[in-house]
Amino acid sequence: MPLQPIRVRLAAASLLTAATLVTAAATPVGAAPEATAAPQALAAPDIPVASVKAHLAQLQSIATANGGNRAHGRPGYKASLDYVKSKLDAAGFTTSVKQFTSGGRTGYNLVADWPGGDTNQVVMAGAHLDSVTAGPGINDNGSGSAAILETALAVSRAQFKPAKHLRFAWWGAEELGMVGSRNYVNSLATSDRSRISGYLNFDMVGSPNPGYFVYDDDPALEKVFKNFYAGLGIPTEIETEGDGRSDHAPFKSAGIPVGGLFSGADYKKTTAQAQKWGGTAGKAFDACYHASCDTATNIDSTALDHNSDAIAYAVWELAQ
Ligand code: DTR
Ligand code: CA
Ligand code: ZN
Ligand code: ZN
Repeated sequence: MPLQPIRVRLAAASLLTAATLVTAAATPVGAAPEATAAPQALAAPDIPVASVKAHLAQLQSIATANGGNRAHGRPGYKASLDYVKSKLDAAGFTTSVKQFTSGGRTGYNLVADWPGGDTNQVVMAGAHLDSVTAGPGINDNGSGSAAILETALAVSRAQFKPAKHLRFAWWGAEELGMVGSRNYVNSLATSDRSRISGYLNFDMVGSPNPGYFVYDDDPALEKVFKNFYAGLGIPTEIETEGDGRSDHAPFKSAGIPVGGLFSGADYKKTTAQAQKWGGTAGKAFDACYHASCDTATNIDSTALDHNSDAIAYAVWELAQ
């Protein structure tokens, strides 16, 4: 019997709490006060996949209007960043844009802080916003960028006030070798690095022939995502091909716990994987990886939906 999703468990718990409060209210005047129930953790909201896909449609339009890509140093990248930033500014985030130079071109990181929470315990979620020059990069990595954007907007909609501080980041020039994220980590004082309790990376989370891979770099962070998928009854596998190949690498090198999700790139799905996840065996998880066909139709909505909900679940779980 798979573990019930956190939303179900917390709903049951809150009913129990309500029952306790009713009992407490019945206690006669003057009696010793009942022990008050510990505050229940808030359940993460569902992330509407239609909203995530609307962001992808915007990123597709931006690429189409800017030479067909959103690559580092090209107009499509800065237009993508301006789009994401405008949504976050309107939602009450404190945003900052950090410039850097790579390959003779100007790159940008976008960092968005949700006001409040203990800034000595920062929970970070990040995704690279740049594409390769060959195409619009909707799965790689519009999917991760849009999923954490909609999660951030859900934090605002909920007026979530967690104990820990929430920070979201969209990295530039990942495709050139994690340049933006490394620039960010290198810019942190040692004391600021130690304030980051965990960095969650999301690079390709909507692959059209999807797998469900969980980073195994940090056991506690890995467990959060495995618990979520156990609640859905979806088996996961450890992510192995990406070690050092995405924006979690600079954080891990700095000693910061990292985790994340991945739906697969150019490796081929095995028969055993197709039996547990569906899709097509013998075909790449994303046949349009780093190609011009990585467009808005190069997405599996179910995988994008599950991974977006998993991101929200992890953010709510780790920040309280
Ligand atoms: N480095 C990513 C793609 C990538 C390939 N394998 C993995 C595993 C885990 C995360 C990312 C990746 C890129 O090309 O952007
Ligand atoms: Ca959802
Ligand atoms: Zn890539
Ligand atoms: Zn990527």
